[in-house]
Amino acid sequence: MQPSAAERRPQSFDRVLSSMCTEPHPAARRAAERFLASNPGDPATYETIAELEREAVGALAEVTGLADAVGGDGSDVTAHGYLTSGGTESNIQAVRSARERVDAADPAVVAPDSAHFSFHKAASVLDVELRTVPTDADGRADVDAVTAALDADAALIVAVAGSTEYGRVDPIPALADLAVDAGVPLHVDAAWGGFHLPFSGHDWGFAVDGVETVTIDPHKVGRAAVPAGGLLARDPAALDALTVDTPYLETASQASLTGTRSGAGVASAVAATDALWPDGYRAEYERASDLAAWFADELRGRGLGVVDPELPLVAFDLPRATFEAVRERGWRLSRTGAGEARVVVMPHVSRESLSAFLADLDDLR
Ligand code: 0PR
Repeated sequence: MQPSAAERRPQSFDRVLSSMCTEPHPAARRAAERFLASNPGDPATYETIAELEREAVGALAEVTGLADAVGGDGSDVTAHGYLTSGGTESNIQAVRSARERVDAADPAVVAPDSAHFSFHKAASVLDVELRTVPTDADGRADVDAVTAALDADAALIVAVAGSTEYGRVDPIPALADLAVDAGVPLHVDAAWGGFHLPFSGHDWGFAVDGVETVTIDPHKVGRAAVPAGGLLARDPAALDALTVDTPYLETASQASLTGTRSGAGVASAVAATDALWPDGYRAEYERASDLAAWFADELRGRGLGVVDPELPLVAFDLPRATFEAVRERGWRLSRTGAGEARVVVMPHVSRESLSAFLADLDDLR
């Protein structure tokens, strides 16, 4: 008989190589447990978690450059964002906000084909057209192709800052110039990349004029508990467009897509960012980047084709039979649409675990 759910243990992260989930920071874990029953969706009742959400938005505003862009010190930026259930909700809401604000008969979203599948969900639930355009040979948005896809129905341009399959960062300044010229808002999906990018030298967040909304997930590289996503907007009007009246609550309106939300996610996001922003995240960016570079070299040394990592995510050629065999040995590995194996160098992925993986590869080849 199975032990009860309360006695069961989650599986270890030792062999998890392709997931964007990771061990929460210890302080995030403690904070999550305390706020398991608090609902940030009812801020007039649960005032403590409401205050923590303001702090979480302030922290994300710093990470994404919004605090500087709106001249805030992190305390007055609440109107510019909220904590979502993850990248999917943030992306849906960014599309919804754009749809509400555009004057077009058949609103369309223009996105590179590297955009996460959550944009397909957004298009489907919101009944907007999703125009995906090809990426260049390196897997980044092709600015000319995006330009060609714009017309009077264009409601939103999407850029990816850390793509799910290859960790690629789109040319955001060029896309932002294009967006400003065309009068179309630009949304940056940094769900995974957002906690690496402040240290990578890329231009990606609100420091780039024309970037209107950003997705950034504390529950990925941010090391909060699941679920904790983030949606931020340069202009509070982007969030106002999302509000519905909440007549019987003591607050007048709600911008979130979900009603009851995770207090654990919010509290743990504050605890994680308090503990790690900026030095801890910088150290993790450097550790993970060095490890990704080392791993890519090791793979190349074994004659395997490797996609040069831009952020700490390594995609590489692996024969199908070997892929199946390493999965048989317990390695949790997934593949890109084109068939490469991908390793996301998350905080729980170590030199030891990658060495053990390589030893298994050697044994199987
Ligand atoms: N945007 C980007 C760039 C993403 O990579 C993801 C998730 C999302 C949006 C959606 O975020 P949520 O899943 O928080 O809604 N990318 C991961 C992926 O598709 C999600 C994931 C995470 C999958 C952990 C598996 C896993 O074990 O790979």
